[in-house]
Amino acid sequence: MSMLNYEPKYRVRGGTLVGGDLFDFWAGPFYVGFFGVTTIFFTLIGVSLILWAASLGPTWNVWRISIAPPDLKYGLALAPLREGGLWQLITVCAVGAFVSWDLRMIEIARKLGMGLHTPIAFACAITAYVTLEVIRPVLMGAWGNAFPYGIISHLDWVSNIGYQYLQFHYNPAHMIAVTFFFTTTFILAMHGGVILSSLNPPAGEEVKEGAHEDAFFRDLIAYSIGPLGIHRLGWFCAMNAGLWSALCILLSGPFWTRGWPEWWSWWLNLPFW
Ligand code: BCL
Ligand code: BCL
Ligand code: BPH
Repeated sequence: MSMLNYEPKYRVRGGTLVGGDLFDFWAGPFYVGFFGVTTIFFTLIGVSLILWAASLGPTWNVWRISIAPPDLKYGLALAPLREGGLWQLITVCAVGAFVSWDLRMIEIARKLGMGLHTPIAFACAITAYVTLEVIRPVLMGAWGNAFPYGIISHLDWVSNIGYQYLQFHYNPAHMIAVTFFFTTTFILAMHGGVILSSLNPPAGEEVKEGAHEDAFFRDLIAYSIGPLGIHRLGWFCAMNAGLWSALCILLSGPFWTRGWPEWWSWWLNLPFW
């Protein structure tokens, strides 16, 4: 795509969070910035450490490579590199890379004079990751409670932790998180559908706009949330999906150690039955 006509206007110095105009330039289409450099730094080291850890392991089969956190016996201490220390360093690099990426988004938004909605949304995903890999293990007193870095092995972790609480579906925060994930996909299906059906008609047909989109939903369900509202609703549902997820796993262990079905005994113990 050619340069947008307003690009020369915002492709100027300023808006950075640290370092003045250090690294305040573009490389082709990419804004570099101080945090672009730190993203590359953490990513290169992190990926190299993953390759090193993989080279120590029993397999190069990508599906089976797994880099595990330290054994529970190490608690919150630093572990020897081959026994989880590499996992610890990779986690530092991962947090560094994700946070750098988010700060770079903030700088770009500031240059454009835009709001911070997208970086705030990504912060929600980072919060979920940090809850899984840092906050929950710290509260439980051992890095061994974190998930391992492996395509299949991290799924085994999810299943094992799920069954450790007997029936994870009974976790009320998990219920809310799942509901928000489903709702987000539902409204995106509606939104994507209505925009394509009005703005991208078959060749030769007229393009329709907001009035048609609103009329469609008024005819269907008596209400149209409107062009700004649908994006607010989407953002709200996606944020809740991420945050209730973080909460559901934070509760499991640090704040609730029995099976989740048992949590519901407060319901059975209500005085009216
Ligand atoms: Mg997981 C699945 C990555 C945390 C539960 N998970 C996946 C795969 C992908 C992945 C391998 C598809 C995800 C996807 O399309 O997302 N998971 C992944 C990462 C993290 C993570 C990178 C992380 O926190 C850093 N997963 C977790 C936590 C659980 C979890 C522990 C709760 C969220 N995940 C599950 C379950 C499943 C996955 C359950 C699956 O069924 C699915 C699978 O098939 O696993 C085999 C949406 C995002 C995008 C479409 C953007 C593109 C993302 C790409 C595909 C990510 C590639 C990751 C790459 C292989 C990792 C290495 C990085 C390099 C070294 C730089
Ligand atoms: Mg459950 C969690 C749905 C059944 C046990 N479960 C979740 C939540 C989600 C969910 C609400 C995961 C999303 C999330 O946290 O994203 N579960 C879900 C559903 C069912 C289900 C819909 C179902 O049955 C229909 N769960 C079960 C069964 C249990 C169970 C009953 C197993 C037997 N479930 C658990 C456990 C957990 C969940 C245990 C969790 O830990 C997890 C949760 O809540 O975690 C917080 C958050 C997103 C992230 C963590 C990704 C972060 C991405 C980072 C910031 C960026 C990565 C960048 C990447 C490396 C870049 C790659 C390179 C580029 C591609 C170039
Ligand atoms: O730029 C982006 O998107 C294009 C940002 C991003 C986002 C954003 C961005 O703006 C937003 C708003 C969200 N994600 C939102 C969300 C939802 C929550 C609101 C939530 C459901 C979610 N993202 C989930 C996920 C998942 C899941 C479910 O697993 C994944 C895999 C992602 N998001 C992935 C991404 C990236 C595509 C991108 C993004 N979400 C962030 C890119 C980034 O941070 O780049 C810098 C870092 C690197 C290039 C690599 C770092 C490598 C590390 C040093 C080592 C790897 C360690 C890792 C822990 C190993 C894991 C192995 C796995 C097999 C387990």
